[in-house]
Amino acid sequence: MSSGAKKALIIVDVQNDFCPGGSLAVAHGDEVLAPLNKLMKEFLDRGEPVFKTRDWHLAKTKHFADYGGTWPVHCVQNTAGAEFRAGLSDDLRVTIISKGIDETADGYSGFDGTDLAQTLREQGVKEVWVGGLATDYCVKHTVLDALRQGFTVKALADAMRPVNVNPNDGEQAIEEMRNAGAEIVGNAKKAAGIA
Ligand code: VGL
Ligand code: ZN
Repeated sequence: MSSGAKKALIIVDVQNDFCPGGSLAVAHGDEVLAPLNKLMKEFLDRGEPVFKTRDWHLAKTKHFADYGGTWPVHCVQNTAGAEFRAGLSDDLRVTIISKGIDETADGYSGFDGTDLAQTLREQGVKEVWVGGLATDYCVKHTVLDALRQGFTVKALADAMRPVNVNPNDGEQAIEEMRNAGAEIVGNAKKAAGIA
């Protein structure tokens, strides 16, 4: 059922490095483009705000395996890998949120070290719809932070895909988001990478 609460769409990290061919490619990552473009148009047509987050790392960060972290180098500021995936709408009404800039933290969440929560509140937003890459990292952390910040959250299962470092990570992430109070809408198996 559709509530009257003011909504925003948050599109998480749909960047080249997380799509097929990228340095931290998410299987089927580019399948999120079509549903997200459709939603983006619907939100903007209704005058509702849309945000795109981008992972925006320094070349040297403890997020990367080379400096003690977990991940291959990805989404370094101003490199091709950090650009939004071609085909994702670049409508100028969308607000870009850069995150993951702190070289001592992973910065998975779109709320971590950004003004996203404040901006949403200033705009009177009560409910956020969240999709993008990847289900088990930046989408999950963004959803959990949105709930902690008091927003109602719909997690857009058709519009997210997992990294699945361990094969069950996507499934567990869906469970965590659901248990924390997010409504999972759409195909949760796709969001978990098991369909
Ligand atoms: C992400 C791993 C490392 C994500 C970002 O966007 O989900 N995952 N950095
Ligand atoms: Zn990252």
